[in-house]
Amino acid sequence: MTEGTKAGFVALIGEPNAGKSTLLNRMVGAKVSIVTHKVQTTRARIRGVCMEGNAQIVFVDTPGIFRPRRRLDRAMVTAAWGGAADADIVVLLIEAHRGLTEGAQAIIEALKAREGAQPVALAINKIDKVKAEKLLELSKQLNEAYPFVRTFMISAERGYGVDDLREWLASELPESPWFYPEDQIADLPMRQIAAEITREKLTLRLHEELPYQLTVETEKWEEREDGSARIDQVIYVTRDGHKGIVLGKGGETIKAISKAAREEMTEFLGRPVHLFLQVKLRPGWLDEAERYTEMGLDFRDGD
Ligand SMILES: Nc1nc2c(ncn2[C@@H]2O[C@H](COP(=O)(O)OP(=O)(O)OP(=O)(O)O)[C@@H](O)[C@H]2O)c(=O)[nH]1
Ligand SMILES: [Mg+2]
Repeated sequence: MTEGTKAGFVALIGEPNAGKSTLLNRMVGAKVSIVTHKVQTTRARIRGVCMEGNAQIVFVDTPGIFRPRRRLDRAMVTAAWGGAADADIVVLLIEAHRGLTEGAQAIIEALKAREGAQPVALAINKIDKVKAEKLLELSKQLNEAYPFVRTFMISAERGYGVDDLREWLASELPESPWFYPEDQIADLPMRQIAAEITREKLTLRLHEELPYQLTVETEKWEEREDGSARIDQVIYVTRDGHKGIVLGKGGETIKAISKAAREEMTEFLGRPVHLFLQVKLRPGWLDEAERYTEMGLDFRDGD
């Protein structure tokens, strides 16, 4: 069907932890992008597809934008701006309780430098965390800082204001045939979704720098005759000490992580999963092109 259909890309950008992945999942109606309470959870661009009437909205979740210090940071931030550049509409997420932070200001400055590119809408997120009176003031302040085409007050987690945002986005999209089959929700390969699920469980359980210093890859995926899947994954860590922490006393930590990941994979696939995790020391993975490719990032962007 192409007649009367609309389709386009909507990039979700913002500081780390703003709630971009939560919003993507809410729009799609399924968890396709991992979410944690920590910053820098999302590493690459993840597309989620959502139908609204005759419009197909392809949401592009991006890594948070911050001042990059390391190679991986730079590749992530480049991926985020790349997501914005390719979109029909950009939505900037700002956390209601944090307001116009230095980081948000820096993003707005960068948006100004590319002004005229695409329309940018503002979504003030996490409104469940603040009093209503504060919101008007914040909205005014942000709209003085940048000419947003629209402002939405939302709670991605609770779903407030999300329908309005989706309807408006659908109305703004150009006429176009759909890009994906109507029932497709994500364009990430299953093996990568499975790796992300495990990385989420690791990030939730491990502290400080450790989640940043590890990556997860699906090495083998075997379909079994009984309808179940056997998934073998490797967790690369940069230091020997990290290996012990990931494993935990008597292997307890890795066991709990594996259980949580397996349960989520089983739910996602709708059939039993046998998950095998291996932790490997790989001190230089943060400087290996192949690791970036696996994550969906461009290695050169990290230069
Ligand atoms: N209270 C509240 N919390 C929210 C809301 N939306 C997201 N969160 C929480 O904010 C945290 C970060 O959410 P994410 O969706 O991972 O944020 P992100 O912008 O994708 O973060 P990065 O991938 O690190 O850039 C999680 O703990 C979410 O549960 C909201 O509307 N209200
Ligand atoms: Mg995210």
